[in-house]
Amino acid sequence: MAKAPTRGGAPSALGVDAAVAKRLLTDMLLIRRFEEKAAEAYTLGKIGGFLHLYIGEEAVAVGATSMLRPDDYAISAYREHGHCLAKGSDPKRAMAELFGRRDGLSKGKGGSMHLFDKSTNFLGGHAIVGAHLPIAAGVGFAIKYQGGDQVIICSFGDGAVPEGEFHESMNLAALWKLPVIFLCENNRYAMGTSIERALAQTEIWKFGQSYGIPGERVDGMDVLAVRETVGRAVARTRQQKTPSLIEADTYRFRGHSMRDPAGAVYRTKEEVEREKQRDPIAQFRDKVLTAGLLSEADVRAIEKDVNDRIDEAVAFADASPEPPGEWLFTDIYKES
Ligand SMILES: Cc1ncc(C[n+]2csc(CCOP(=O)(O)OP(=O)(O)O)c2C)c(N)n1
Ligand SMILES: [Mg+2]
Repeated sequence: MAKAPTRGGAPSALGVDAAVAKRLLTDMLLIRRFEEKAAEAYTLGKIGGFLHLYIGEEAVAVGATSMLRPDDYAISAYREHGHCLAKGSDPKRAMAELFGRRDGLSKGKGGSMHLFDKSTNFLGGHAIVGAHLPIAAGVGFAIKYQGGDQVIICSFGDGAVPEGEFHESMNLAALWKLPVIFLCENNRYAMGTSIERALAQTEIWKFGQSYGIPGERVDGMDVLAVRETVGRAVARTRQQKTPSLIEADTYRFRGHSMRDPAGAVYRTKEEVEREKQRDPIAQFRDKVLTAGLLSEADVRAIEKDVNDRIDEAVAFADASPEPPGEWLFTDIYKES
């Protein structure tokens, strides 16, 4: 049983109090259960198109987003359920989007790869590898132009690093001092291609040096380490308007998408099993129990709450109607 010296508001040996620990564990579990249910729904034919699961990588989105203010922005690629939920979107509306229903975050028109939520400043959901990095630089430019002090966290995979967009965006963000935190989620594969086969220089954080901006590497399976590293970058970016590059060392436990369920062709079973020992949720749960921040009963209550919320999300998505055919012709151009 857990000891309880630091419950309440006092920071613990882990550097967070019980309320923060509860939120981090809840958010990571919510993403995990959301995606486990989504995988199930996909096999039942309730979700069409692509479905890329973030399972194993939850600590990156949750740790990073926990250091943002609500008016800060987040943008990511197509493995974005976690980023969207971590930024505060309603899981019911996110699930409805995956199901292609009218109550979905993008009115059921986008699906899994095109979650978008103006109410939380989550700017998508982008299917073209690397395409959202210049958009993040543009958002950074807009923040600066309007004299704001928000930041944007731009999450992307290692597969974007060999592309021009990565280098062009980093260059302009550094040159114009834009408030962008480039967060590379290095899970070591772009579909079936390992980083060793795609990158001449595999220590991604070092690219920061080429553009004169801080670059750091962090254990992406450790939610507290992500918080600390991203927190430092956010503070620096907000005050000094200096972009940062962070490389989070992470791993996807499932395959690239539901069409590659296990990712077994290009990775060994041993590698996958070894990486699963670093499960960010199990690690964090053990840490908070050992530190006495949360009790076993607290953790069970969190799990029940998360399971109930995800059941509700699936029921909501099931009950939501299909979008009407005429919606095909709306939301195509923005009316000014
Ligand atoms: C410009 C472009 N080229 C190729 C693709 C096909 N494609 C889809 S996902 C992917 C791999 C990207 O891997 P990574 O950026 O590491 O993200 P991860 O899937 O590992 O999260 C590729 C090549 C694409 N969507 N866009
Ligand atoms: Mg990758």
